[in-house]
Amino acid sequence: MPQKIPSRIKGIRKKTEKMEQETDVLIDTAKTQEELDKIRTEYLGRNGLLTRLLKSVPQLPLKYRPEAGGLVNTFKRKLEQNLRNKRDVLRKEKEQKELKIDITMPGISPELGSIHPVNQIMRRISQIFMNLGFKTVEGPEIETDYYNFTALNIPEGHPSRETFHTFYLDSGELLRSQTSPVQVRVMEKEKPPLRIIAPGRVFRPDATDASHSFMFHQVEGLVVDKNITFADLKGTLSVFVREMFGEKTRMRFRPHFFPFTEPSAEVDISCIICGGNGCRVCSFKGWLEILGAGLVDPNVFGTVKYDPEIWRGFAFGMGVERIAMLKYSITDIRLFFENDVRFLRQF
Ligand code: 2NL
Repeated sequence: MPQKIPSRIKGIRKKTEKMEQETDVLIDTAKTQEELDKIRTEYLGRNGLLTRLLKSVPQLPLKYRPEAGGLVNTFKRKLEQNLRNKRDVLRKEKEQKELKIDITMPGISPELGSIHPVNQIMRRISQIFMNLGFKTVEGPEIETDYYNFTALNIPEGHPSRETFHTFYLDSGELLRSQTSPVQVRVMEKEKPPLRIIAPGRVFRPDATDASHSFMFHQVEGLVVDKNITFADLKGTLSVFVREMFGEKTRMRFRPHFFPFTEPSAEVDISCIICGGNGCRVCSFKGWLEILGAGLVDPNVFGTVKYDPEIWRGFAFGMGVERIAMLKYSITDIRLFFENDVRFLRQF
């Protein structure tokens, strides 16, 4: 009799192993929750195969009950876990099917951005001069007094050095009020001949109105070579005016003064709205001022150690917003900086 008991445990082990194999296959192949419920009833229901096996454990002699009970209960927990796992898998599959994603539906395309009108014009200006052999150069927006003024022959006490014309920083540095310092830095580093343009932001503490902003953009140009004359300046700018404003646009030079050029001039073009007859845009003058220019002052060459007896140059500077306003008939500079897409979308 005592020898018969272990064989009964062996029997229980065999039965649980067999049930495990069966249920593994059944659960694996089940395709619906209903099928899973059926498996559960068949094994774990009140009269289920596993339930009956469990009920048979107390029939065993006390000594063997723990081992037999352990075997059956371990399998029971495993089976319950397997059923739960499969239930989760089926639930997820069902949810995905019910989402009914239509993969042929058009997506939501993000709105495309575009280049800011000021940058468009700045690139266009740069491009025209690049086609003439100029190289684009950039430099810092925070500058020293030396590069922004002294090296450009702007003397101590000059009005542009006043605090109401220039933003000064606590460090003693300043926000550049023109892009010429970039060109001074290039002259310091590179030997002539040079053909460069310096586009970028500049800052002046002007009161804001329809035509003034404390920050705007400039393109300056500089040519240094032997035998440069005012005719080279005129020829270069006339190509620019033609390319930028059209074949028919005329150009005139009015004498002016800049500390960094001598002689200097302000350059006008015939009004691109009325062709010179007079209209509101040109204040009935027929002409629009677009830039300042001149032959580089020998003092500037002296400062950067170019021999003024050998090297001559011309330089010019223009405000990008002003050119953009003329080209697009925009009457208020503030529109450029409000970032209203209804405005920006038009360009
Ligand atoms: C204006 C006038 C101008 C220059 C800028 C320049 C630069 C160097 C040397 C000499 Cl490094 N000149 N730049 C020359 C003439 C005029 O700008 O009305 N700008 C808005």
